[in-house]
Amino acid sequence: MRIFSGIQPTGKKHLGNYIGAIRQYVDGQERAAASGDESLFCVVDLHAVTVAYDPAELRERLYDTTAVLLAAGLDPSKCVLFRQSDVPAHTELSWLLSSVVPNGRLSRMHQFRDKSGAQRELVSSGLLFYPVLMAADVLAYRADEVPVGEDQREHLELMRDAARDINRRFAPELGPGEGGKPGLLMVPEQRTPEVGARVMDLQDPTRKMSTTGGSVEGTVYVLDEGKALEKKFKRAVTDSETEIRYDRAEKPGVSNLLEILAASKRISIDEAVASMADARGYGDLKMAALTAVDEELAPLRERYAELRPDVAALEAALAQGAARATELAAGTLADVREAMGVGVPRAFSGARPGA
Ligand code: AQP
Repeated sequence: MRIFSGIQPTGKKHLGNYIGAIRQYVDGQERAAASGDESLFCVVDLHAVTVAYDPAELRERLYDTTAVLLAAGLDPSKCVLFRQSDVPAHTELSWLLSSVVPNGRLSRMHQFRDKSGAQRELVSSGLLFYPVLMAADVLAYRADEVPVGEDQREHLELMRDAARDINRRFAPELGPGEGGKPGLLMVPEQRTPEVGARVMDLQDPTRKMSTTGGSVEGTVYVLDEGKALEKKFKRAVTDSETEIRYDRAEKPGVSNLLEILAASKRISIDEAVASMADARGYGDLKMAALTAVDEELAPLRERYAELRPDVAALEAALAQGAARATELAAGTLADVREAMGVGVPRAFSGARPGA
C-alpha cells in the first residue's frame, strides 16, 4: 500500500487541512509502513505559484507547513517528506500527461472556475494546469491511495482518468493499473476521513473552511490558541432551535460543531451527539468542541514552536525526502518515456524497467 499526498505551503493551515488531510497523513505513514511499502508527503510549492504570491513569503510558508507536518507526527525516518520543486520528475510527467487531458475539462474544473473568478489581475495558465501537475505528483510514485479532504474529489477523478488514458493508449500490454492489476501507471484511490472530510466555516457552515475563500472569524488555524481560539467557537453560527442533532441540511452549524467534536475526540457522530445529552444549549456544544480541538492541537503547537526556528533542520529533513522521492519517481518516468517514445530508447540508455 503506497500512499501519497501533497499540501500547499500557502497561508496558515486550518482545522479542515488538519482533519481532512494532515491527520490522515500520520495515519497513512503507519499503515504504509505496516504493509511493507512507503508513504510520501509533499509540500507543493509549484502549485503555490499559480496565483499571485510573494517569493520571500513563499519560502517562509514552506517552512511553516513543513514544521506543522513534522509537529503533527510525520517522521522522516518512517515516511518520505519532501518539497515538490526538488523533484523535477513532477513537472516532466505533468507535461507528458497533458497529452491525454482535455483542455475543456480543465477549464470546467470547479477550483479553476472559483479561483480564476477571484483573480483580480492575471489568470495564469498554471492555474488552469494545476490538476495536471497534481495528477503527476501522485502518479509519479504509482501510489495506491491519496489521503485528502472531500473537496479534492474532482481532481482525483481527473487524475484517475489520466492514468487510465495513458495506460490504455501507450501501454495496454502492461495492464490497466487498477482492480489489483499492474499497469504503466497505477489508478489511485481517494481516501477521505469518515468524520471531518469537509470541515465547514464556523461563520458560514454552508461553505467549507478554506485558506482563500473563508471568513477570518470562521477559520480555525491549527496554531490558534487561548482567547483567539475561544472567540471563534463562541461566535460560531448555529440556529434558532436548541436541539442538538446531526442534520447537515437543516442544521449545518450544529452538525459542523458535532463533526469537529467527533473528529477531534476520534469518536463517531452518534457518540458525539450522545455525549451532549445533558447539554443546556448550544453554548455547551461550542465549549465541548473548543475543548476537544484545543486538547487535540496543544501538543502540535508545542512541537511546532520547537521545530520552526531551526530552518537548517527543516531543510535537512526535506533533502533526505527529496533524495528518496527522486529515486522512486525516476523509475516511473523512465517507463513512461519509453512507452511514449520520448527520449533515449531503453535499448541505448541501459535503464531497466522500473529502475
Ligand atoms: N474544509 C476542509 N475540510 C477537510 N479537508 C480540507 N482540505 C482543505 N479544506 C478542507 C484538505 O486539505 C488538504 C490541503 O489542501 P491544500 O493543499 O489545497 O491547502 P490549502 O490551500 O491550505 O487548502 P484549502 O483551504 O483547500 O485552500 P483553498 O480553499 O483556499 O483552495 C487537501 O487534502 C484538502 O482536501
